[in-house]
Amino acid sequence: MKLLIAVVHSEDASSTMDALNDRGISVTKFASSGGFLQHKNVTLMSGIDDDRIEEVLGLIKENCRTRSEFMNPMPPLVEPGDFFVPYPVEVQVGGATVFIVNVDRFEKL
Ligand code: 2BA
Repeated sequence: MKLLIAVVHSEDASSTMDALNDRGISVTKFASSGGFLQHKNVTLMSGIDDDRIEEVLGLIKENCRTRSEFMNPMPPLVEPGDFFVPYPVEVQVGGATVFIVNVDRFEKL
């Protein structure tokens, strides 16, 4: 068994969870946020049999898309009389950031 941890965009979380549940795959959702943009995202956790990993990755790929988001850069220190125009910087986010780790033991007690 593997533990799959996927960071997905908030807007993609429901459809991804529905797709997994429709195929009998259990999933737990955590509210999270990205350290860089500080935007809310969702972390999904799912224990999966090894032979279903590719199927699950396919479902995540189908349901999570890449988006452009904007961040406002920190203003530099300016001298009196100087001015700073904070142009937002475009950043590509997603589809999903996925970690797959081995599970030594899985119990439901
Ligand atoms: P954030 O940390 O808010 O990052 C949002 C997007 O900003 C990233 O998209 C990436 O395109 C960019 N980015 C992140 N850190 C950067 C940096 N130091 N310099 C320049 N650009 C940077 P994604 O790579 O698709 O990541 C989306 C979210 O997935 C991240 O949100 C974070 O919550 C999570 N994530 C990504 N890589 C991770 C990792 N190695 N470990 C843990 N979480 C990760």
